[in-house]
Amino acid sequence: ENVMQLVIFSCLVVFAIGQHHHLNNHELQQLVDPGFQSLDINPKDGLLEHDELSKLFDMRDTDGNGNLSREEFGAHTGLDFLFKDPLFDHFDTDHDGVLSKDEFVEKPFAEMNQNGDSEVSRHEFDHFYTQLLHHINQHHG
Ligand SMILES: [Ca+2]
Ligand SMILES: [Ca+2]
Ligand SMILES: [Ca+2]
Repeated sequence: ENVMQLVIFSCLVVFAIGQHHHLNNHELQQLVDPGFQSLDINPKDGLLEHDELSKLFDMRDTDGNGNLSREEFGAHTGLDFLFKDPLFDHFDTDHDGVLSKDEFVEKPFAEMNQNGDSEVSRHEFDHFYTQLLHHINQHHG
């Protein structure tokens, strides 16, 4: 049923962007929710561990060279596929066209993990991604 939700909401987003309607915070929240669910897998405890983000990176790095190319990043995006180019550009802080582990895991994790403990809470994750997608949405088109 999550997949169905995803499809429905993705259509909504395409429509919204097509209409030059800026997504409101509730709509952004609907995008962020499945994102968290897909990351919080081992352990599935309502918290995002550093290891979970790190494993996501390794999974996306299909040629195992330690960097994510735009293609590798784009091939595995889920709900964020609508924003894959702006997200990629956002994370590629040194603009070398690939995402290092530092850019995709270390920096975002540290940025999300506002209280500095060993995991990212749902609230911290939501706050980070809602802000980020809001920012991207404002600058889209
Ligand atoms: Ca977890
Ligand atoms: Ca790679
Ligand atoms: Ca880079």
